[in-house]
Amino acid sequence: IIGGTSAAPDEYPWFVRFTNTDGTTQGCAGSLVTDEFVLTAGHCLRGQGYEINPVTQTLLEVGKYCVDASCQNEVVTNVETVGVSLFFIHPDYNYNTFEYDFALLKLNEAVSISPIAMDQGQYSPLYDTTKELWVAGLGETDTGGGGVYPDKLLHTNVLYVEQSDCENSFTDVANIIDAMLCAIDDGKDGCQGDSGGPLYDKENDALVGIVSFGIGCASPIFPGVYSRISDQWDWIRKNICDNSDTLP
Ligand code: 4AZ
Repeated sequence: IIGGTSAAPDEYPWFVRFTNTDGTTQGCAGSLVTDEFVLTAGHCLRGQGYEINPVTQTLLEVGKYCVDASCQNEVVTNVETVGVSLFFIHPDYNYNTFEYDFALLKLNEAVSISPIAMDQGQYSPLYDTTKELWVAGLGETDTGGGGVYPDKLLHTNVLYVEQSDCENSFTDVANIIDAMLCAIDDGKDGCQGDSGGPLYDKENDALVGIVSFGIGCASPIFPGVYSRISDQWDWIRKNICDNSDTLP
């Protein structure tokens, strides 16, 4: 996160960090959306020249806040570390264009942490260019790409960008489709390592986006691009409903 501040220790209990099985970071994040599903970006699992099988390679730390000894005394929520039993990458996900950058991970056991609600479209009509959304993560804090990472969860508030304005910003660079959402503010953005993590509507306590891509970080020209959850609500709902053990 560029231009961020520390989140409160109990503010994002549903924030998920991806680790390798040895506990080192996998450089991605997600959000707990039911007691046994995590929503993340497709590109956390597959991209140009890489493919991760989360069933064998990934452990999820649900409720992760502190990644360094310096903040251990601040931790007020539990972290539950769980493996993945199944995963679903959006069938239209394209790693060259970042279109449909969605994936769902099924946990190998249900957790007792409360999930975050998703925007099923009910909040989207309220988006305007004064709408503050929060991007949270453990990714880089330096636009120079110097590999500087925080010791605890950071977040920053960014403003919703009208779709046509975002399309114009990315002319000749990227195709901004309806399944994407853009947000920007001076000196504030997600960055490398924040991928898959939340774009959060605090006012409505709902998840509205997934950190997807950008051109650099905190560029004054290019907004941060997020997967728009409401646009693919049917895909998300169907995959969760068809594969849940715990939902009715
Ligand atoms: C990344 O590399 C990344 N400015 C994520 C988000 C943004 C840039 C890069 C948004 O994971």
